[in-house]
Amino acid sequence: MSQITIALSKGRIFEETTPLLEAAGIVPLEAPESSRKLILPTNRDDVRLIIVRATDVPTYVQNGAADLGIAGKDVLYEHDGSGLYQPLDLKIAKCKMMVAVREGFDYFGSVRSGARLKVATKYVKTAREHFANKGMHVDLIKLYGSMELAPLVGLADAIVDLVSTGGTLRANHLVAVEDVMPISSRLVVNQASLKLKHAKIQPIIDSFAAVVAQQD
Ligand code: PRT
Ligand code: MG
Repeated sequence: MSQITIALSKGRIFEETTPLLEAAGIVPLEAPESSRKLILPTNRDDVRLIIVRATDVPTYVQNGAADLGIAGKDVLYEHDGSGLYQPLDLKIAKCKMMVAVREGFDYFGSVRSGARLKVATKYVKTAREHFANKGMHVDLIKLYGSMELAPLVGLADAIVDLVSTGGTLRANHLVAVEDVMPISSRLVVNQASLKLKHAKIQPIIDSFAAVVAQQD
């Protein structure tokens, strides 16, 4: 019997994936938030979930350690996507990637004057393309988290980060000045798995697609 392994990250993606899994007849036997297990069994003997960092999901799927995974467009855009089939926008964990600056910082004035801005971000590739498309020269500073701090302590003039409610920006006296791209999470599938385990994987994709279609 072929096993199907699905890679998910804890937190918002896991929570928003639960109804999709249920529609496919897959119910985790433990919750990742309360369990320390990294491999979670489900009600189906042939389906297991693995809990990985959001940024690691494409790596597990690309290498076939997981057959399926769910990852944000932010993560997928930064990752080299070869060998990954992306059949479905699940429209979950939605947010926007944006440029933000300290309140009172004249971003557009700086852009007009051709000033070379320092931009802190976890999303170096996406940010590089965004500013290059605008013809702007920026110095990118790679961070791994808490980008919001960088403009407050003089590490950067601007950040490129995800915004959902805007609460984090407000709490830190930052303002969004530009959209980079809308973000939602995608289903990713290992291409070899899709061929070899088609009979098991296709119904899961179809069930997810049916849930997404209902939302439109
Ligand atoms: O947290 P960890 O370091 O383990 O990894 P992660 O941050 O990559 O994972 P996780 O679980 O936090 O996010 C997983 C995915 O959710 C991301 O890859 C995005 O596709 C999606 N997502 C949707 C978000 C947000 N909304 C979001 N608001 N990911 C992060 N945020 C952060 C944002 O970076 C900022 O710090 O939340 C803060 C802003 O939120 P608001 O509501 O205050 O605007
Ligand atoms: Mg996070």
